[in-house]
Amino acid sequence: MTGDLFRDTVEPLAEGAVLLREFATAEAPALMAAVTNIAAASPFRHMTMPGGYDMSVAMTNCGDLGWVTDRRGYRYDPVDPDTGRSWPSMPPLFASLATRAADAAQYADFTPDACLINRYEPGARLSLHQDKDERDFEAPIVSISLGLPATFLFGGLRRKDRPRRIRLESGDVVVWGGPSRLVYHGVAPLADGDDPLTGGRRINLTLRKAR
Ligand code: MD3
Ligand code: FE
Repeated sequence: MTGDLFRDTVEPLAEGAVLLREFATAEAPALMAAVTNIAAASPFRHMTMPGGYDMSVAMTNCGDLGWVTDRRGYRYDPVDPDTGRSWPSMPPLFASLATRAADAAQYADFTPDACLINRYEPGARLSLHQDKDERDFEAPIVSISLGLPATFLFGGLRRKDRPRRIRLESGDVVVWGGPSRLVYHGVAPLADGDDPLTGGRRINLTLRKAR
């Protein structure tokens, strides 16, 4: 007897960062159905970085604000620049899962107002970066992985800190806050694979408090 229901599923990664393995597995089909709905209104697109390169990861958003990049820079925008309309509203399931995951990681009352949805085809990658376009860094970021597994790169507070490699699988949820909120991180090029839920891709949801 351990008396600890989450003995095998709550995995501290670093100070302030917690991996909740399979936390969203039961909801994965509902999450994916919601992503398909969102993408019908605000389609996935390869955004352009300020330096002129198109990202290999395709993105869309839901919630009051969406993260966008173009030649002018990065920003949170209430309007989808591709449709000229508001982003689709955040499904209650996204917000409730994020609040529950944050709670499990000891961050009370997390209320996301933005959800960036990343879609990785095989070969797509995200180079090492910090997330610092949000207005305050007090709130954590909750990430939900669906579909093909990925190698997540988890660095330190300096770009030169050598990143650890962490395998993230469908249903895994990670909460990043406190001292881990501004660590450099990225995703290694996605390997090929079959995944019926996502059609051979990886989807990552990041729930954020952008303002
Ligand atoms: C650690 N997404 O959207 S999720 C991103 O898998 C992003 O698509 C990756 O990095 C993905 O910005 C990683 C895990 C994650 C998200 C945000 C973080 C880790 C983080 C913010 C601070 C520290
Ligand atoms: Fe990031």
